[in-house]
Amino acid sequence: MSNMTVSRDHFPKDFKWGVATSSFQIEGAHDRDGKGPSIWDAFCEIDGNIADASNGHVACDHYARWPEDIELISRLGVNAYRFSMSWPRVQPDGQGTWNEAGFAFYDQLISALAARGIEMHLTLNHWDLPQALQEKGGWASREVCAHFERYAVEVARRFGHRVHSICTHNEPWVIAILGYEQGIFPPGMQSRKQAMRAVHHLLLSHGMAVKAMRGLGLTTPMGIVLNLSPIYPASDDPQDVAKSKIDDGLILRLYMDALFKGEYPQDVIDHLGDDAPPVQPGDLATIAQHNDFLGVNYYTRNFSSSGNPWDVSSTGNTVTDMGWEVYPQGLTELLCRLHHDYQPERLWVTENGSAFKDQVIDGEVNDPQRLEYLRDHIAATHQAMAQGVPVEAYFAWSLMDNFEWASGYAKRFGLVHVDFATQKRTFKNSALWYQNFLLGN
Ligand code: IFM
Repeated sequence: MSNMTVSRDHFPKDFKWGVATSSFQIEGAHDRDGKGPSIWDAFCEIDGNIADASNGHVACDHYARWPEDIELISRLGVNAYRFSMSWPRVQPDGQGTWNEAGFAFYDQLISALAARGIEMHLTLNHWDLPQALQEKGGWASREVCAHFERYAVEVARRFGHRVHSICTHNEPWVIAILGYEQGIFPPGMQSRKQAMRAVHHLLLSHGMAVKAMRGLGLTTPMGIVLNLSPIYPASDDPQDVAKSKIDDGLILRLYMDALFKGEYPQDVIDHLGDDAPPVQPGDLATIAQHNDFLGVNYYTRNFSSSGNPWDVSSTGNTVTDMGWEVYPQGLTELLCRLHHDYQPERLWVTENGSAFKDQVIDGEVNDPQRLEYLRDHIAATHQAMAQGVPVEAYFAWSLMDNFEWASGYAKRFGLVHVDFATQKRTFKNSALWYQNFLLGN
């Protein structure tokens, strides 16, 4: 898809152009001003969990450097910023006492963004659950839903009228599956049953939180962000075809059907057998609250194979430093399918980006592959809109290089390069391209 022409003029004037970050990945200040530990603080302490044995103690030092980072956002020329609140920063134990110093941090950030006229899209849970709640079972425990609801209401009461949207959870699939089934993210568990409990409680707490926040009389758009991608069978073999159908069910339909149709897909429930989510009467109606928007995080497509794992190099397309194939058409296809099958009121691309090995040479970061990725995915978003899909936003992941979870600091997704030894920020050429694009060039 290279050499695709795309310009800002092709999009509506009020289209949201943004960059995204999350609290744990950039803030640092892991124990400052009364913040409690999150599950990621605890997970990083265990040898072997993080590729470069790093942690989030300093990260991008955004807790101290936020004025400089807002300058970067403003210089880019975006009109929207997506960020998350660290629950243990504002409520160290995930229940009980609120930490006013933590709220003060977000209060000043929100005021500064508002002063610059930048829309704020706030996520309540981008994975950094208070560790104290993990000790009660984390998302596998139904009890955590009520704590999340109270946290959501408190944040909405304080900031709901000042931000432009509230998202409950970022990527419940990742939290539940990588954390409770594959064990490569906290809490490091390997149980499908616990993972499906986590899925259900994440979705249930989403519904409870949206309902309760709306009860405050807020009209701020509310929704959820899912990581989604098209899944194809690796071959025509009926076993691969059957596997791709169930994989699609486990990754996309389980969440979308519950949220937008108020039911779990029967084929997936049958497949899960005794591990199926623990639904109680009324849960699915609670989950299926109206969402003002659906946030879609798209990075690549997937293939299902019943035999040998699919080989990513077989397509001949560029593969990123994460080992993910670059496939912009997948974004168009995904957005069209979501619109066709579920009709969310609004669709926002809430994350999209790529990691490559970047270097600063003579003050410049030349990252042509990221630049092409960005340009071609913006064009792919436009193609979906041309087919009638109501897409209203595109957020690049990420504003700057940051803590890429179990991969540590080695994987760089930023438009802005961060030298983690000095905290120096440098615009990469992809950032300069985005800036120019936003200027209408
Ligand atoms: O860095 C993550 C982000 O936190 C959630 N979505 C995917 C990104 C890249 O892996």
